[in-house]
Amino acid sequence: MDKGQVAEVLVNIATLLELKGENPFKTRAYQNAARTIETLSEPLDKVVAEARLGDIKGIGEALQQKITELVTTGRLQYYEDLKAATPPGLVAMLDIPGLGSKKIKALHDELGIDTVEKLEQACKDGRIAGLKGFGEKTQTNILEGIERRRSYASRHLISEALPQADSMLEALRSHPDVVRCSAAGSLRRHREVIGDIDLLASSKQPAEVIEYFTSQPGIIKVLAKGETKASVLLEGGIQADLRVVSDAEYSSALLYFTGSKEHNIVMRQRAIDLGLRLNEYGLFHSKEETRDPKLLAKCRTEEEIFEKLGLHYIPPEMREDMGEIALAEKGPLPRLIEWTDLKGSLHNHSTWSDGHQCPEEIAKAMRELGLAYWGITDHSKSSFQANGLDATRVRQQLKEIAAINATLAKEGTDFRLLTGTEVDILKDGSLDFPDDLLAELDVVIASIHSSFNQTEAETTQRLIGAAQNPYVHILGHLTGRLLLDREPYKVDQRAVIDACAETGTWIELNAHPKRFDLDWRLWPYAKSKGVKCVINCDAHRFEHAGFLRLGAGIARKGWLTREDVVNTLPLKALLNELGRKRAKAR
Ligand code: DGT
Ligand code: CA
Ligand code: CA
Ligand code: ZN
Repeated sequence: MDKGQVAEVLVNIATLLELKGENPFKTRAYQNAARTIETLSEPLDKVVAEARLGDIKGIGEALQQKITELVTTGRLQYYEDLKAATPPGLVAMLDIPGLGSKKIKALHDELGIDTVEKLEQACKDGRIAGLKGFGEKTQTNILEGIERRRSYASRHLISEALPQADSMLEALRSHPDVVRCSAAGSLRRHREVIGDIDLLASSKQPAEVIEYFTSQPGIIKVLAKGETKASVLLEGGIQADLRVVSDAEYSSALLYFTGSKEHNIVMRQRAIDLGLRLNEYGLFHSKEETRDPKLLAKCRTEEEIFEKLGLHYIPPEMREDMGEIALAEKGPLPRLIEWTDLKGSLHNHSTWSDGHQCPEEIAKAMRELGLAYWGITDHSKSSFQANGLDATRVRQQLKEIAAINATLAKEGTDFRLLTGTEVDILKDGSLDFPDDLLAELDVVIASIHSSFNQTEAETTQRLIGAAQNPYVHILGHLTGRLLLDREPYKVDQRAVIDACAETGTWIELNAHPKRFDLDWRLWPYAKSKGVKCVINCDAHRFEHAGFLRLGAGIARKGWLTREDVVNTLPLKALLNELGRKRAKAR
């Protein structure tokens, strides 16, 4: 077992112990041990083999035994027993927001509730409100939480759907009977969350393509299968639909099935206004609904359809009926940002807080990816659960990064690490670090990580206050939402954007696929106010560098161009921009 797997078992043990009602010190010991193991700088099996676990702070004798058993045998009897003794329904309840181990234990002890279904019924019967420590409001919240869970369950993050769609498209492309194929639907529009994967192919032998598609690996179940379309359920629970059309129909089918539905309605009406008909089978010279090939306005590509409708090409990401059609009527659309325009990420973590690699390893990896810079912005001290840094450790980290950069310079490479912090915006709106410390750092991101339950006015004021600090460059993940997991906290986003415009503060587009925060729907407003965007990975591991690509897709949905995004700048120009707000304050 590797570090990550061992840490996961330890965290699970802590949770199970909490459900059992064990004392908090014992559960805390497991959580801390998990963190320690995960961020260990040497291989765990080596430490175990050399019997040096005891040298590690916070790993007592009982934990040493358990970790050794896990590493050497791959399982742990204590964990297996604990799992067997806990009703699985209790563990499932942990997923409901506002329900911690303590409350779940109380529900179990008092009402015998051991499944989510029983809990839902008890809420509906009004039996929860009367329990000590619960009340009407909690009961409503639990019920809403259960309902939200259910609606989340049928939706998926784009990061989960994309790789599956890519491998199916690759398979289709390799089939000799497939002429053209593409993703369509919300996936092609790069929505942050999608219902199902839509695929489109053109072929003279649709039945054979369908047969081939439904026999692909990774399919758990064929839900429907006809001559020209099929629906399958993929491992991981996402549904995929494939439609096969003739190549003559391909362009209009692609346009139609890419949507969105609202965009399609406006396009269809536009065709009617021009004396034409647009449907999934083609663009027709007709005043009535038709599929008659003789009336077809032959368009091989989507571009040609747009052109015949008097429109410039609209990229799929923009097809959301947000005014894009009116814009495409006036002239060519702005050239949207491409992910390859990005030169680095300014918000990232290292082992100094809750990241998984140290700055030196990160520098090496990001330089190899061909990036120009990478900000190390670990958490500040109030984020103790993320091992946040105090001022002393920040200054130690500054020295370490200066040394790494000196070595990079000596080696003759232009890549640089940027120093920084993701400083907590505290409950009262003050920042976790004083200005003089912030002034020493290349990049300062201010984020909210606590007190999510304040009023909209309070949270908005907290963020505006942070924007007004002359040393804060960027507001991080503005609403704190976790897609399909946690609702955003209440905040007047436009008021915060206005404050950023006034103070010259940038706003992050956090490219973590669970965040994509600020939401794409608000970027046109931010842009209209002159607020710049920074597409940040919020990386905690090497692999998260790939979020740049996803983030750029979301920025495209927000109509952003390269000029709107600060981290498309080369290093020197970026450093210049980073100095701007501070110079203004002086
Ligand atoms: P999803 O799957 O919920 O994330 O969203 P979409 O947009 O992928 O929707 P889906 O899978 O139901 O349908 C795929 C595309 O088909 C959609 O983007 C637009 C088109 N479409 C579906 N239903 C209608 C409709 O009733 N009218 C029009 N005009 N187009 C539709
Ligand atoms: Ca879809
Ligand atoms: Ca669909
Ligand atoms: Zn962060």
